[in-house]
Amino acid sequence: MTQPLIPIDQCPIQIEDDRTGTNVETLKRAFADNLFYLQGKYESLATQDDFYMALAYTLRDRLLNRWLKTMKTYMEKDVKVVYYLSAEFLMGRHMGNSLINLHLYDRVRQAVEESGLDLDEILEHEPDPGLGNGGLGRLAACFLDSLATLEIPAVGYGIRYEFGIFTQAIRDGWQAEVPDKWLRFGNPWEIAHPDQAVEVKLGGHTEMYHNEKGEYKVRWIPANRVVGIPYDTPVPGYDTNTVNPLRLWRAEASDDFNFDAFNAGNYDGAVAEKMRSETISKVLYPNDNTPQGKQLRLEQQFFFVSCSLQDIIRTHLLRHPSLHNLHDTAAIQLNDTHPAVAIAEMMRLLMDEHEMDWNTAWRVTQKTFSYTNHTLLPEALEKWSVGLFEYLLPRHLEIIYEINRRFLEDVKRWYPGDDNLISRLSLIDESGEKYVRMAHLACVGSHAVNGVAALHTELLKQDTLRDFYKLWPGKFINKTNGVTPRRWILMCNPKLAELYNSKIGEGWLKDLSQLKQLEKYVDDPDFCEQWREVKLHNKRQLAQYIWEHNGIEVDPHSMFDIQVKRIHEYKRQHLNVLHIISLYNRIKQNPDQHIVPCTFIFGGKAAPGYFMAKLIIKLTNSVADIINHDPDVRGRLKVVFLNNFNVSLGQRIYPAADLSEQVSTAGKEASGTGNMKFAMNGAMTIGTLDGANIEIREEAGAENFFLFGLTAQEVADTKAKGYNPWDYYSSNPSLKAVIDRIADGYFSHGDKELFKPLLDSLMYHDQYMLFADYQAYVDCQKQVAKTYSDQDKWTRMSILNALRMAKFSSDRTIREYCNEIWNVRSVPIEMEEYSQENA
Ligand code: T68
Repeated sequence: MTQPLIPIDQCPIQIEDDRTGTNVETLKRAFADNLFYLQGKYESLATQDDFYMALAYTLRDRLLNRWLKTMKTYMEKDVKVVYYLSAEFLMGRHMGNSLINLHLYDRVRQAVEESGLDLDEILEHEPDPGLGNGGLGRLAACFLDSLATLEIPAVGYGIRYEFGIFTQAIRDGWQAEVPDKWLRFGNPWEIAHPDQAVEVKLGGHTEMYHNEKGEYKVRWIPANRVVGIPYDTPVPGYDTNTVNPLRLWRAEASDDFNFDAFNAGNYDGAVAEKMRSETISKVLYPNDNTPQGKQLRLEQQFFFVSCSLQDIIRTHLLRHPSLHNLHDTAAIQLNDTHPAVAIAEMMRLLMDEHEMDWNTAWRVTQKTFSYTNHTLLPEALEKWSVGLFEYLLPRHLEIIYEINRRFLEDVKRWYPGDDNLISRLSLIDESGEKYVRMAHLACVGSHAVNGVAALHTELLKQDTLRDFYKLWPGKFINKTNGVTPRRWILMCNPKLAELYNSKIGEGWLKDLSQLKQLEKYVDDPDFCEQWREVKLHNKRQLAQYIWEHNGIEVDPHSMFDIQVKRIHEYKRQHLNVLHIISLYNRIKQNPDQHIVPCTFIFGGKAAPGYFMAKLIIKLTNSVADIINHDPDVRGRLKVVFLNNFNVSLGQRIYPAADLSEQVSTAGKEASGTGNMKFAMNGAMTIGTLDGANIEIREEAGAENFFLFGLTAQEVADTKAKGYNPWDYYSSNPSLKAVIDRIADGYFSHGDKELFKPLLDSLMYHDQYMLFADYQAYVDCQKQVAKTYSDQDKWTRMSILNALRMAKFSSDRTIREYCNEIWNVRSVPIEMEEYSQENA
């Protein structure tokens, strides 16, 4: 007689087993077991990859019961869920994060050591999943960490790119791009669910028909179909049972489609079409803050949006008879305009596939969606040519036209006779070739629109989206960005975390404002000494990394002045370089003059097609080459460009910084998040009044921040008056000497042409106004050097910076989104006794 199978969720595991147990013996056994059964290796033949994979599976197993319980709870309680739609999730490595969030670090370290291995080596073996470009993608990852930690039901939806952001190599000082084969050895963190695949239509045409009720309906007859396969990665909260999914879609050819073509005798065509479909999720577009108007990019956007919305609707219909109350179970956040086509796709799904009338569908859509803007750069606002839209998404274009018609009717009633207003607000740019303005679509279709720092939101209201602000002032709301203190303090700076824990316990990890209690130690010499030791330790480790990777010896006692972020003219890495050259010039004039020893560290990728950004990398490396080898410098200045800046390199860099460079042209950097990571780890900031710098300065205290440069208003005024860089050049001998040295070919073996495009831009039309801020920056750097010479003062400032950064925990940001935009509450996950004991 066979026993009926008891569903696993009705048969709680009573004792620890090899897949749930967390005592050291069980962990060791599970690790060995996975090595044997999943990797198929004896220990003696196993590689570091095998050990990494075996340990990853060991941890994934320990996430699974919490994960399934989380999903089950959400279903049973029919909770409202946040769906975070983002074309990018820059998650960083999973293993260290799982160890931390599951409180397993010490036990796993012991288990691994007792197995004769080194945990740090295994951790280093994980590829860094680079499914994002920079700040926007990393913000999405920090948000998922905070959502799970705050026990908020949430799903991240995006694309499972087969190739993430390229690996950056430096050859002869230039950036070279190497494909990122992050899935080469398999991905132990994800679980595919082909049973939940969905179909996505593309191309073709639309037609009218009568439904059974005799109503006119529209049907989309696509030219092509693609299948989306979901891959789920667990996102564990810190110190909670919540494990939310990150669901990424991979594109696969539809069997139906191939079958038809095959039957029609067109085998080659079917194969070619299959390959074409599957390129949709092949590669991440490597542009940051510049859209790429390529058909494939629009296909990517629509693909993941359509998959995700169908999935959301399916989930809703499991528990509700209709979609009229979708906004009660779903809050969908658009991370920039990349998923903004979701507004039209939701309307199509509700009306064409679920028989809803326009007005109801529109009400549900607006109540469900909200939109985050991440940029003010006009060239970065996404628009798609109407022709391409019609070709790929004919039904969506019709819907967008209808949204626009109704919207502009309203505007005409509210502001009769203002034709300029109509053309400014229209979802269609008709000034030349016609374009769909994605930010306008997102704005009209959402109930909330937010910027990512106070200044940014103000500028959105006054400038970029001012006409929309005039229509709906209540829609606009600020949500200053934040970063997760789990990865960006505890994980990357364990010595600092230890120091905090020794004084106030671990509560600060879930409530960063507790660090304020430590301010009483700011004058305690022992505490200050420990603070300096932590920093020195981190600097030594980075120095070691630099030695191993760049062959440059740097002095851990020199000031580490660091700028790491995407390379972009508006971020002004070249302003930093001009300052370095000015210091060099001073040394060349008088080699014996006193100068505070300083190591300038750069890192960041340039978009492969962004020539000027690549030239800035070349300039930095060329300057480094000369300065690092000039005997007159006597090692007092070092310049290092660290290649392939990514999340894991960031984890080494932020904790080792003395000075954080945040020098964008005011009004250009929406927020910045690296600025927060540096400050949390005790770096001082030298920065402009831009993005979140303003709020960092407010929190740290103006006396603990090195401020320089024009304000956003002054930038705008200077531009309006006519900015003439030549005036600055000709009247400032220091600036002139710096520029002339580059122009003379001093850093390019006499080649006067190499950097000419960059210099021409700076001298004749620079929209980022480097010269206008040059002297203020150099003066401010003098102030920095002077302060750094007084180590007691510097330590005090560093401590106060780190302790006052509570506002920039992404937990605070997410709480605000939950309360003010999403209207969602936390849902704690109850686990059976045994796992509580092990926690
Ligand atoms: C960044 N944006 C902002 N964009 O520049 C930064 N763009 O100020 C802000 O802190 C951060 O977003 C988070 O809010 C980006 O990172 C992109 O990466 C991007 C990618 C594709 C297309 C356009």
